[in-house]
Amino acid sequence: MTELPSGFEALHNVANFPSVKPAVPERIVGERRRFRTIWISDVHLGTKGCNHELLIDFLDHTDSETMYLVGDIIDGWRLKKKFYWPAEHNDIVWRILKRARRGTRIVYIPGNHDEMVRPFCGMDFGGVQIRRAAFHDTADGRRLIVLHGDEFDTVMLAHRWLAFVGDAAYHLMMKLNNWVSRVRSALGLPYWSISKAAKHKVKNAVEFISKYEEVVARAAGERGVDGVVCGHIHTAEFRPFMHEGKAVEYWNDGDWVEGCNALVEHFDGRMEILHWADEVARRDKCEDPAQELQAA
Ligand SMILES: [Mn+2]
Repeated sequence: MTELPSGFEALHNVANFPSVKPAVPERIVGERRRFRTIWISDVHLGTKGCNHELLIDFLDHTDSETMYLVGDIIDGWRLKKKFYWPAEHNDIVWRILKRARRGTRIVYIPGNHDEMVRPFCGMDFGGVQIRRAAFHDTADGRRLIVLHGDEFDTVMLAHRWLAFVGDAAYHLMMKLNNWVSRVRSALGLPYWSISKAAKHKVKNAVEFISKYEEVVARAAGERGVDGVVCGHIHTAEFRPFMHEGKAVEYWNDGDWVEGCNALVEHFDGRMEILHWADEVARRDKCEDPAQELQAA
């Protein structure tokens, strides 16, 4: 008998999630918006950064034939350091498994933060297919490769800390900024802001993202597909590229830490990046006619 990867039992148990009620009851306003496909990634369950309110709202108001979980769904790195798992994070897992039971095809492509799931690639748990990467054929016949995206990111391998810039390092920098300016003013020194250094970093980050998009699109072009869907860098984006005279689409489905984005495919094959905070604001406005009267 072949040895099962460690953690198999745990995943198997999760897949057989008891039919308990979620802590946050399902709330649906109007009908669920139906899409052919939904892609989400970089949820970072197990961290305070995860915006579980918006993600639960998203899951309660949408449905699709296929749903891709494009990596960094669970943040194993952070969980190893400090266990943080509020009831809402369970509720997200519960909702995803419930979707699978309702008949949604769910493909989970582990990323670098949930690399502990990678040994299970090729297996299915509770209707969730775990894969290293996947091909997706759109309704209008484009073939897209779906992958998390850390595999192209050689810079990331050398500087893993860059992945944390989004939360921990940023807060640290802000704290440091306060402290530095207080000390400087106590010493009678003129104000000096850390933001100058930060601006330099931002410029580097913009260049980094742009370069990353090029590298991923080129790799997709070399694979001969019409496009790529990835996550990883927490920046939702569509960019059309050309590779040896052939169009290659770059799609990034963003994250649920800051952007709270999902990438969707409509039934005609048209794709769209959703910013869920905007969608909620629009919905709330429609729900409250008094607000519309005030605006008029
Ligand atoms: Mn990642």
